[in-house]
Amino acid sequence: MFAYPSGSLHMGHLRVYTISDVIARYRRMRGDHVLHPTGWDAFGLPAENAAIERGVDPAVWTEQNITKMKQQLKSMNTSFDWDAEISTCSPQFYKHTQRIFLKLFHRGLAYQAEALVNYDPVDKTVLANEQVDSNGRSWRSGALVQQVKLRQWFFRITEFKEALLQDLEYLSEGGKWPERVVSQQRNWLGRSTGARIQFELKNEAGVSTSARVFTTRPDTLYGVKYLALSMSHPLVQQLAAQNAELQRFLDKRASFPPDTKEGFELPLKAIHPLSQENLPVFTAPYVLEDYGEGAVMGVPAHDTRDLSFWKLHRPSDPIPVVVARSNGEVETLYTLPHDLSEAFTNHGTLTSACGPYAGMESQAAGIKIVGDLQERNLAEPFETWKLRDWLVSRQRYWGTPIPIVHCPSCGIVPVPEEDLPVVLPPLVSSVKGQPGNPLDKIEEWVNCVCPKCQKPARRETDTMDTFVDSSWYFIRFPDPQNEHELCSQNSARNTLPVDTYIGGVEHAILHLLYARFVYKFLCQEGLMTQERGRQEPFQRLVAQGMVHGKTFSDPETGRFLLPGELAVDGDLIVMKTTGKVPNVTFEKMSKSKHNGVDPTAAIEKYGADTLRAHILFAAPVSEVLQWDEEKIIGIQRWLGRVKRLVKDLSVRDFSSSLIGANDAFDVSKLVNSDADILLLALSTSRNIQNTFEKDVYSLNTAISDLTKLTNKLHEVGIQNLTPQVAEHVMRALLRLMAPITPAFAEECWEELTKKDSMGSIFDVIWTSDVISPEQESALKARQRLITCAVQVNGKLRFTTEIPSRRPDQSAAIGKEERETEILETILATDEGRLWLTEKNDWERRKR
Ligand code: ANZ
Ligand code: ZN
Repeated sequence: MFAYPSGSLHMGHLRVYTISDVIARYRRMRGDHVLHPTGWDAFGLPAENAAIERGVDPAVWTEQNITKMKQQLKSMNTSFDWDAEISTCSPQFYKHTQRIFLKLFHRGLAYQAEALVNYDPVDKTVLANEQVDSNGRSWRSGALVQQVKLRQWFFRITEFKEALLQDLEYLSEGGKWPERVVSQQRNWLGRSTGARIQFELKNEAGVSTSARVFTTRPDTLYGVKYLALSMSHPLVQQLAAQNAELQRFLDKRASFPPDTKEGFELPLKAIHPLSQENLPVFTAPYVLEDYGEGAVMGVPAHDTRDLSFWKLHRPSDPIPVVVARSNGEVETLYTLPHDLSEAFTNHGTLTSACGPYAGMESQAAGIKIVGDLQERNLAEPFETWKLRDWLVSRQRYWGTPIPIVHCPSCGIVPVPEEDLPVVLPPLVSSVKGQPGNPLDKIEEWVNCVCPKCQKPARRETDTMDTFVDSSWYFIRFPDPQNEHELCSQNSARNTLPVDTYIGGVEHAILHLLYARFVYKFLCQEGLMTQERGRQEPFQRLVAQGMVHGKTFSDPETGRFLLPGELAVDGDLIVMKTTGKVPNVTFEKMSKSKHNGVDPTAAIEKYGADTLRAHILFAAPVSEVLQWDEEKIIGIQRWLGRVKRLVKDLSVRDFSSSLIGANDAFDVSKLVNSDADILLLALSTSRNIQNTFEKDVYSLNTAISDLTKLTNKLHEVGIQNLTPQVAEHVMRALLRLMAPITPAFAEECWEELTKKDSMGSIFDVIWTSDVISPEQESALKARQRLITCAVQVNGKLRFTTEIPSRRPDQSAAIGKEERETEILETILATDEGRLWLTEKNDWERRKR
């Protein structure tokens, strides 16, 4: 995922781009053709705010930030394909964003409609949700924000809802996408199946009308105690015209807290379609106007919200229990609202309160009830979705202009393709800092001629949501200079869809959903290939966790402490004022908690490669990473050790002609530690390749595998190995490290290979195994690996291969030492770890 050019990298960037860079470098070393691009999500509010507050041109501000952040990205030792760099605010890019808009428009998938927006009456401007604080006030003027209806542009994403839902199955197969993200997308689409049920209503004069509700639980129909209509339901609006008290209630709508159970009883009665009972009818803010029918049938015993509502409005009116846990028997069929602490929301069996349906299983009963009502034209099976069309217009300057002209005689006229891009005019100083959308006031831009009738017309001054830019930018990377197309068919076929997409889990819903929608649309338009499974833009998604900062607070007051308020006292960090030890927690980095870490300062202090390795090692990719600089020392020690091994080796002198080729060693002439180390290097290499290719989420284990091999080399001692073997294993180690610590590995490589001038470590063809299969079996035979059956608590759990010692060796190694050796081999296997450490707390037993 590309970055927003805020001005400086944050730790999240360091994490995400380390992961992508490791994969890219590894793939290149394997000989794959890799495109590892990035760019800038460069439109958006902060640039505009900088313009308002400091009088800087948003374009200039953005450009400066990009320059700085690009430098920072380079200082991380990343290997991006800068030739493919894009910026969403450049006209060469947004010309194509506008083309996508027009394509949608011509298919009827971009349209204008009225919608509620946040309006700041003081600044006379529309606000994004992020600009409205929790008290409903404008972040800038402090004015109480109003909800007003304005004409807005929408994309008809709902047209694609079935495909968006169905293809989630493809993405979840084989773990292409994390299940968590798949289910968040599924919930957002929110398909619910149920029924629409019609209720007859009578007013005080006995005149009848009707209202429909949507329910997912028609089986609870006998439990209905009331109806509730949304506050903008047509019936409510009608009544309010003659009922001042009701109107006053409706006027309070903005001041209700989100989960309120307030309600207003309407002068209506609803007639229960089965029992003919008269039911009260309310209007209540908890009923959403744009979901289902904007009306609910209230079932206090089986719906949580309905129960709280009933407790507030009819505390002493008994409620029927209509669904029972198992066999339909319940203690009491009727209960008082307050005697029920919780609604029973599961399915079950219908109780004897349900007339002819008593005893039926609730799902079957629901179908039967709807069927029976359907015969009387009072119900029908129905499906609703939570997904709404995508509101894309913003009354803002710094965004992609919507390529539309409003003509007094022709109406809405699309700008012809050949006139694209509609370029954003420079922000003239006279409109800087003024309230409202600056584009409205730049007359020479707004006034234009109608492309159809050539008479005077006005440009659309709304710009597009930045999610539109990011919904397709990755399509541009394979062909970033193409003036006529988003991407040529050929480049698209060769490169798209994206193989691996990496980014923060905070984009699990909107960004990914919009990108999937636009991709599907472009496939439908024939711009992308149509093969099954390829109508998804991101074949594999890696969602990385957040980076949390070490946070110090005063244990008494809970106040967050500044770095300057802390002092080091021996091994402890204490509060300067009291000398007491502060509370230490890890929390989301923020200014108020004084726990932010500047990646570039850390790079300067520790070096980019150390940080890259540390960031991978400190936590599995999907989990929260607790950033603790005290722990970096572990990685520093490891790299120091590798460096020493390289030194030890490079001062030794031996013929280089033997080196590099596996077949240079004669297995029968090797010493035992040669064989051990070669086999360990082989298994390390296999593990790490598997991680790089298939199991990116456990990149942290790659680092521990590498340190194990390093430690083993150190333990055995380079001088105790056959020179060719030592050199061979060191080279293997450096190559495995290269994707993670590129500069470090390259430097060591140079030192090691200067005699035979092999060139860059990244240019050496990656042979997948450290030794050939023949060598492997010869070595194993030689080490006489024996199969060891492992019993845990008297049960055979698994088997593993362990080296048997040759007779001439067994004397050299004590019984206890041998025992430890065997236990360690077992513990190093996955099964061993599982059975002996995780399940049995091995350490404790050993003691
Ligand atoms: C009666 C009932 C009884 C319900 C019961 C649930 C449990 P999902 O699953 O999220 O789609 N509902 C329907 N329209 C609504 C609206 N406009 N605003 C607020 N709530 C609305 O939720 C469907 C359920 O949400 C529906 O099923 C309805 O309550 C409520 F034991 O009907 B149910
Ligand atoms: Zn016209």
